[in-house]
Parts: sequence; C-alpha cells; structure tokens
Amino acid sequence: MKAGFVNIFGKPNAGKSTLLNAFMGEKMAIVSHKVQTTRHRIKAILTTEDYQIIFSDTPGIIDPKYKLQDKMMQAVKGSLEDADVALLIADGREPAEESHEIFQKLRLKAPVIVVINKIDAVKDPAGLQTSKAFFEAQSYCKEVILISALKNSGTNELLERILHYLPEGHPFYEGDDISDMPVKFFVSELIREKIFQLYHEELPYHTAVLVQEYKEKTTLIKIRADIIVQRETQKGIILGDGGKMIKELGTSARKDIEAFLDSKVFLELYVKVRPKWRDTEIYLKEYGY
Ligand SMILES: Nc1nc2c(ncn2[C@@H]2O[C@H](COP(=O)(O)OP(=O)(O)O)[C@@H](O)[C@H]2O)c(=O)[nH]1
Ligand SMILES: [Mg+2]
Repeated sequence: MKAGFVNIFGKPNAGKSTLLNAFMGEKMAIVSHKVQTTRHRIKAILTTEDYQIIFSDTPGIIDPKYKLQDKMMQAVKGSLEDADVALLIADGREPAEESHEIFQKLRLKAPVIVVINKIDAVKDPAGLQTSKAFFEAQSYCKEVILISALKNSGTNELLERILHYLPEGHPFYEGDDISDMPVKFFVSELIREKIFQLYHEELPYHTAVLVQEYKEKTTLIKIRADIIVQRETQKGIILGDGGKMIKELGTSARKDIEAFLDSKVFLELYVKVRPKWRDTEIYLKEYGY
C-alpha cells in the first residue's frame, strides 16, 4: 500500500482548491473567482484499497500585509515541511516565469510535479508547450503535467504520477473520514464562500464566520452562525435593504450545507462588528486562524 501527504501550492487563483475538489469528487475547499479565498490549510483524505493520499490545499502565496495574512502564510510553511509529494500549480494563461519566481523560493525537499492548470481556457497551445519546457528545465521540477481542474481533464494522469512518487506505508487515518477538520469548520467555510460570491470588492476580505451553535435535532440540524465584520457600515451592506441580502446569503448557504450534511438544515445568521479583528490576536484565535 502507498500512503502519504500531497501538498498543493501556487499563486492565488491558480486553481488549487478546484483541483483538491476534483480529486475528492466533493466540495471540500471553497472556490471563488476572487484571490485569497482559502485561509487555512485544508486536509482531505482520499482512501482506496491501494493507497491513502492526504491532500493539503493551502492559501495562495503572497507577501503578508496584515496579521490574518501572516497566519495564512504560516499555514503554507507547515505544508512545505511534511510533503511527500508537492504539486506546484501554475495558471496556464500566465507566463511561466511568474509562478517560477515563487516556486524556486519554496526549497521543497519532496519531489515536485509542476501542474499547468486551466488548459481549457488557453488560446495558444504553442505557449503551453513553451511553459512546459521552461518548467522541465528547472532543477526543482521532476515533471510537468497539463490539466484542467475545472473540467476534470488530465487529473487521472496526474493521480498516477503522484502515486509513482508516493512512499509505501500504512494509512495515517483509519475509517472513512475524508477530513481531519470538524463539520463546523466546513459549515463556516460554505457560508464564507457565499459571502465571496455575493458581496463585492473588499468586503469578503474583512469578514469571518464563526459557527456558534450546531445541534442535531430529530428532523433537522440547527445551526447558528455569526458573521464578523470590521465596521458598522459593512454590517449594513451584509444585511442589505430590509435584510434582503442576508436573506439571499442564508438561502444559498443553507442549500450547500444541506447537500454537504445530507440533512435538512435550519440556519440562523447574525452580523457582529469587531473593529480590527484581522489584526487582533484574540479574535484571530477565536475565529480559528
Ligand atoms: N477555466 C478554468 N478555470 C479554472 C480552472 N481551475 C480553477 N479555475 C477557476 O479559477 C478561479 C480560482 O480557483 P480556486 O480553486 O479558488 O483557486 P485557488 O486560489 O488557487 O484555490 C475560480 O474561478 C475557478 O473556477 C480550470 O481548470 N479552468
Ligand atoms: Mg483556494
């Protein structure tokens, strides 16, 4: 049997979370068209009779500007150390040099597969071959695979190549758990995803979600969550005219949570103002960062 840790790195928006979800066949990591949606290291466990892969999705690599971003980069550092195989994801529509600048600084000890993603959206196939050759010439790179995480194409070949490098060993996790994170975490992430999809510009980056109550009743699961913002004006935007926006948020989040939990859900949302929470250690801790 083969078993080990496969950690996914790359610039914001390269498609790391989309790839994790494609491997798992389930929405484990939230995705949006905005950069820096992922804030934690998210582990997902894929177990078959022949192998166990613990995938880690990580926040995109950036220069931290506030404390929350510091914590996000610490999540990246932790994943650099325990990787058995590292996947470095590059957006196929961008020049290879941009991702290379980040990749070379990671100094990974694990074998590296460079994954060129979004090939479905690339207009110039010759450019793809140039990027492939460019990465193949780098000393940190074992091989290059072209994929579309969104269309789930090339991902089977990628999985085969991962297994080629994965060490022999016993499973790290027993049973059929697909993550080491609690259900509450996934619930708060699904709400956060909807905030990224519904609200514009900076607001999602000023927002955290904390599940305060999670109760399994006979016919449904009751969930109460706080949406944390930094300013009173942001609270007004989250609520919308006459509560219109938060209602829409609640409905779309509830649908996804019901699909994830496979149960009816009663979802209650509250908005709280916590000035400067992104730079305040006790708040960051309370909100799970
Ligand atoms: N066209 C295309 N878009 C993709 C692909 N993979 C991801 N995306 C999109 O790129 C954006 C960022 O994806 P996400 O997985 O959140 O990137 P992350 O920041 O690296 O985790 C989202 O809008 C995805 O739908 C792909 O293979 N093709
Ligand atoms: Mg992500």
